[in-house]
Amino acid sequence: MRNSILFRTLIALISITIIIACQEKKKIINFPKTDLTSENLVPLPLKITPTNSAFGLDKNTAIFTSNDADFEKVGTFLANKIKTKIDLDVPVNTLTENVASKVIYINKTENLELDNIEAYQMYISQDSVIINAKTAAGAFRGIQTLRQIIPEESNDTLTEHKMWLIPTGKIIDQPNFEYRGAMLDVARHFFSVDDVKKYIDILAYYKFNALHLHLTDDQGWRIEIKSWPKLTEIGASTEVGGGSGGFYTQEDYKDIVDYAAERHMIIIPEVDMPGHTNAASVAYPQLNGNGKTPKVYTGTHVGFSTFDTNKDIVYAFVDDVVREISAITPGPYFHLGGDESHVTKKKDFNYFIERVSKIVEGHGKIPIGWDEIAHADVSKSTVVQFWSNEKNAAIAVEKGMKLILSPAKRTYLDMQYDTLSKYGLHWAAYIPVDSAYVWTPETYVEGLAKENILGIEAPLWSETISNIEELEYLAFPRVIGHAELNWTIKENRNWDSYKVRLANQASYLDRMNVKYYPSKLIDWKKK
Ligand code: TNX
Repeated sequence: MRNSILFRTLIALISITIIIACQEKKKIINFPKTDLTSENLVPLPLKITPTNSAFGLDKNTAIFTSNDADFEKVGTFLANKIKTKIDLDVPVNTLTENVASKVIYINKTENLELDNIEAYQMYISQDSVIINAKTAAGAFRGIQTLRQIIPEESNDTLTEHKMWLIPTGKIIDQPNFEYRGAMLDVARHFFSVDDVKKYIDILAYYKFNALHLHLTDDQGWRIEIKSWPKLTEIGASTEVGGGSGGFYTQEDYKDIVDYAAERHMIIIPEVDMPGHTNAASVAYPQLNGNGKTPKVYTGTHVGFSTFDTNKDIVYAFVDDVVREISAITPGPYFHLGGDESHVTKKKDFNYFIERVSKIVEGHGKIPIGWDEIAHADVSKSTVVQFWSNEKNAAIAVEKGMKLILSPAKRTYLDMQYDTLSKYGLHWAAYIPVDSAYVWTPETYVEGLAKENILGIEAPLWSETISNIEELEYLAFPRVIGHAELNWTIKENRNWDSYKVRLANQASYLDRMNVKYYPSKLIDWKKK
């Protein structure tokens, strides 16, 4: 018995030696010099140490992950993206007949140099890529980095088969801010589930982790609420300019939520109240508080509508809406709006925000509101989204609340690039590509410490855009700059380096069929 175990161990050892020897033989390839630092990485990782050789991704490569369902999903996600990028099949956690000679490991481990929950470390050598992370979210951010350094073109001279050369080295990385968001206004114009998914997929590539959907406004109500069916029967039938609008059924919304979750992103639903509520009041006039008979609105003015903050029916309505949406939203936040309520009396406004924020908390969510809500007496855990009034931001911080930074002058994706821009507004500023990137969120609001900031969110209001091409024209490339402000520490950010790395995004954006604005400030690397 003992002898047979010894014998088998010996055979196993000999086979391993033979396999290693064969691999050694295969490995005598003179890889050209590569440099990990000069690659196309956006956002730039925390620390890169190049070792100037190459990992040859090829048909003998396999992905292995820790035995954990979420890590396995990350492995499969990577394999799918490799397939679409270079048409190479890489098996995940299954050994093929010809034992893999090169391996991409995606490991769950507590043993990391960094302690952020989204941190990862990546070691790229000639025969393996090792991605270590504590969480699947960290591993997911790591594979985005890997995707960015897989070249589109193979090298066909080193071996008889195709090989894609990935530069070797070590990367350690973690995010600068925990909340890395974009917002899409689907109320002024409606965008389909597929449009939203396309946006999510690209945002995930740049390590965003939150998409805020502005679901309701004067011009349309875009989410099915089963207990108040007229919201969508009547309130969803319009949009700016008189188009036919649209809405997400709860199944559609769940589909978006799931698609985001596969990319380790959360959806933040916003129901804007007590202003921006004309569409809801057209559907249910008993909610209205502006003293006029509500009529369908397809213009672009703001600030004329309000709920009646003194009626119990309004709070019963809000409770139903928050309950139904919260039940299908796994993320921790619910955005209650609160902006530009110009026809709500100040005291009524504060009372409304206080009562609604309690309703939100009662349904297990953390309230977020635009910066006007800083004046209300809400709990400290409420998050304030700074967009225009620095005094409001300061008040929020004094009260111990955290901020999401969306200064209109820098982050509003609906601002025009310049006077020639086809779409967009310019009430806050013209925002060329450099201006969206060259600013310091960490010190943007006087007296603000980094600990007070959850992160940056780039909102895209849709008064002037009605389809995905127009959305892409305004969002890209500026939102990629916001991705770097969110992920990369201040000390590592630099316009001259960024603009070269951004220029290198052209092939990804083209492959994704993104109609980005080809700003002349960037020397786009077109093929
Ligand atoms: C201000 S920002 C608004 C939106 C408009 C946007 C247009 C904010 C909280 N409110 O209602 O769509 O400007 O840029």
